[in-house]
Amino acid sequence: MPKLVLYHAAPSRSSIVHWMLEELGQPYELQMVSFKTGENRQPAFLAINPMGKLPALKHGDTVITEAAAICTYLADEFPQAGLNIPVGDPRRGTYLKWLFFGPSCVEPAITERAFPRKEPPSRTTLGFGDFDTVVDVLAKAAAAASPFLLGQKFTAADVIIGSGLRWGTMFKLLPERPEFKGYLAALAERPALRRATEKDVELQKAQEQAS
Ligand SMILES: N[C@@H](CCC(=O)N[C@@H](CS)C(=O)NCC(=O)O)C(=O)O
Repeated sequence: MPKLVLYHAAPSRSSIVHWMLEELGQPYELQMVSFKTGENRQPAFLAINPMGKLPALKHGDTVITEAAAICTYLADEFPQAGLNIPVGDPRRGTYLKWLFFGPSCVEPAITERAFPRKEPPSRTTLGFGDFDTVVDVLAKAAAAASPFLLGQKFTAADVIIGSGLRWGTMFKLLPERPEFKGYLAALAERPALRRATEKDVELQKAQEQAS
């Protein structure tokens, strides 16, 4: 079986894929990349991801970058884990919507809040519209989650949207809307998320001691 290797720094956006891999239950290896020493900008890593960014995943000879693309790939490649909504299922549209909503709307809205521009750009030209609308859409989805975005079935879309919500509220870049509470609590119960988070704490310590 082709090997799964995650290029990782803990914590970072590659932690999203770390969680996904724990959900998947397939054997995987972590290849730690140091931002501190600039390893992500060295030719060896740029050959894997010319963007010089994490996460990147190698599956045999296939290299995938972009956290949401990696999670979509893994969910489809290992359907036995039950983390995807397959082609032909009427729920796939909603599933894909949330997978894309993460990097297209949640991420840029949070970044905009963290680094506001001097001139507010028009909401028509911004792909995410505006911060408040993104938060309202998220709040509505979280309130409707029972307990996950697609109902009882936990999917890769929860890894993407859940990671954005967890990260955004942790750093106070998203407001603590009461609607988020139940959904975040359901995600916090995932043993895979606990394992990935605990491992990341250890990996972070090890990386700090090594540098
Ligand atoms: N669009 C990418 C963003 C990846 C990203 O920005 N990763 C950060 C870590 S959180 C990174 O590698 N930063 C290092 C750098 O840009 O030098 C994704 O969603 O995977």
